[in-house]
Amino acid sequence: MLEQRIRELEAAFLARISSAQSSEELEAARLAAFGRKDGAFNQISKEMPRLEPEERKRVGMLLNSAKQSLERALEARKEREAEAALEARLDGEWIDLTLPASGARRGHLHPITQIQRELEDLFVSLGFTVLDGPEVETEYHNFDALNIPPDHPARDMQDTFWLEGGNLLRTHTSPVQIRGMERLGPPLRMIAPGRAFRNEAVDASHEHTFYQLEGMMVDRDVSVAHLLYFMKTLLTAVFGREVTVRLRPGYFPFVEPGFELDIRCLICGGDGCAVCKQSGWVELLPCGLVNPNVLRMSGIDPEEWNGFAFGLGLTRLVMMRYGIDDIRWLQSGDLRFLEQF
Ligand code: FA5
Repeated sequence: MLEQRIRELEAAFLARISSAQSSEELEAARLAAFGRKDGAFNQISKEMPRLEPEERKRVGMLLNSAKQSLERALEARKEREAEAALEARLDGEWIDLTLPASGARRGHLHPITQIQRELEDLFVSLGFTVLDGPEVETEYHNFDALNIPPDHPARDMQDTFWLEGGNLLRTHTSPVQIRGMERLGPPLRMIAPGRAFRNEAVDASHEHTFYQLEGMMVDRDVSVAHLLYFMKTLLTAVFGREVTVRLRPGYFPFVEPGFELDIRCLICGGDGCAVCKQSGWVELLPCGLVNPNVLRMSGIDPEEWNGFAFGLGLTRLVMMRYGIDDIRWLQSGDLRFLEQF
């Protein structure tokens, strides 16, 4: 009787194990067969004590072999389940390495470069040429030819990084005026964006390395009105709206008369902050009519030609346009800052 039941149970459970559709069904089959409380084989074990020793031995052996065959079947199914799960996972993770990368972060131009290019486009449309000049300059181009001879007190206005052999890191982009006049002669309309270097203490509005955009026009009968026209066109293009400016006398040996064009601070609206040094105004655009001495030294006759020149503080302009309250952010290389532009 008992032996018959064991064989039937073994066959039934083998069928159930092989037809199980999921690991849950498999577990249910295992519990139904071997569960401590209600497992079918446990029920049989409970009935064994009442058998005769000979029969008990036979039934016991049959019971063990049935259990072992079911355990092997369960194990084999589990292994197959695990393999199938792994295959499914690998299928899901399959990637085509020949596809272009997705989600790659794209870089963009630095805000200074963006505004520099906007201004280049603007001035090219006004008939100006874009010139480049060396960052390592001769003393002659950076100072002497701009009417700043040795021992002139104006040399102290710009703290200079001197290099071995008497050259220097240009303290402004004005030497490109000289190179432009030497190379192209009059009439001349040029701009020269680029880096300038000064050996000075760094703070919220001063860097040792910063950008300027030089501009120069040499022609016949150039007046302050021409200068103001171009300055206004420039500022309107950059800010896209009216900005409050003031013009005051400024001294630069290479212009006469010289002006400082200041802009009402856009960081604080004129109330005073670290960028405008609490004055409400930011120095942005020193300019003037070209000093006849400068024209003469570059081989241009000041009786026939005159002109204007300006030296825009490009880094400060970028600060005003975007409301950046510390110049050091711009060259920090900090992506959290740069990603905003
Ligand atoms: C000059 O450099 C003259 N070459 C400008 C000029 C050109 C005048 C042509 C007349 C005709 P200044 O030292 O003021 O001038 O500098 C010009 C501008 O550069 C300043 O208004 C300011 O906006 C910017 N600038 C000067 N020093 C720094 C600095 N350390 N950090 C950032 N910007 C600066």
